[in-house]
Amino acid sequence: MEGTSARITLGKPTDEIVKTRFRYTTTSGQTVEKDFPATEGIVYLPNAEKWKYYEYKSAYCSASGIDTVWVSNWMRSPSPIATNVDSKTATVTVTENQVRDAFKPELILDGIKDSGSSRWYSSNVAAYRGIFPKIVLIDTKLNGDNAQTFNHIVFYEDPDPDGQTRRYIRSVNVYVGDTKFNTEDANFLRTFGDPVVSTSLNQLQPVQDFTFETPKRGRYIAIVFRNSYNSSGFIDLWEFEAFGYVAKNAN
Ligand SMILES: [Ca+2]
Repeated sequence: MEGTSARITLGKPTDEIVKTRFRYTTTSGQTVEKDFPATEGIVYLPNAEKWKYYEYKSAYCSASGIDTVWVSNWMRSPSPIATNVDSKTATVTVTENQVRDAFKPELILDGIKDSGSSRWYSSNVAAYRGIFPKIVLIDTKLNGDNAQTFNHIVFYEDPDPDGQTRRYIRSVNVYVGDTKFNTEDANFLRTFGDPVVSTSLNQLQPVQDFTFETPKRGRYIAIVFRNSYNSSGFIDLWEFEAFGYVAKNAN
């Protein structure tokens, strides 16, 4: 979701597709249909109800180029409409001694992606700054069936076009689970289970997103920073988003 609209990224259409029609449930419980021309990119479904599947089908132009023919069957979306972690209820903590001044870890969930005063920045103290892993823990406070099933995350680093040398995040593992992850655990590779994402970020890109191969339900999200592009070991994260749905509310 983005605001009150579901945000859908369309892949490149084939030449024959002329329109795509979406059918979805609104927050007031209506089923509505909305057509979009066949273009690659992002479309929005206004007032879509969160955590529901939507359906779609395409229209093709006939060989004569005169008639538009809709396929008869609706396709169901690969997953329900997902929402970001609720920052009003979630808490964020980090490995001890890894907060620089007022750059507290909860600032990665405040929705502000482009302000230098709204980011988490790790320690600048010589005794601590080179320590890895640095582990950020998000506790959504939602248990069991009420917990979100997460399928997509987004990292926001320094947005300055010339900021690549200040984008420090390098190798990172992300974990989702119902058991609290210990932010002091240097043995995370053995104790945290299988990561939902294990990757390296690119310094040239201020915004990087990752879709999980397998969505995973859980109360907790751990972001494990394993090293840094910075020789002093700094990590600096301006915003983080984790999208998921509550599976019991889907259908
Ligand atoms: Ca922020």
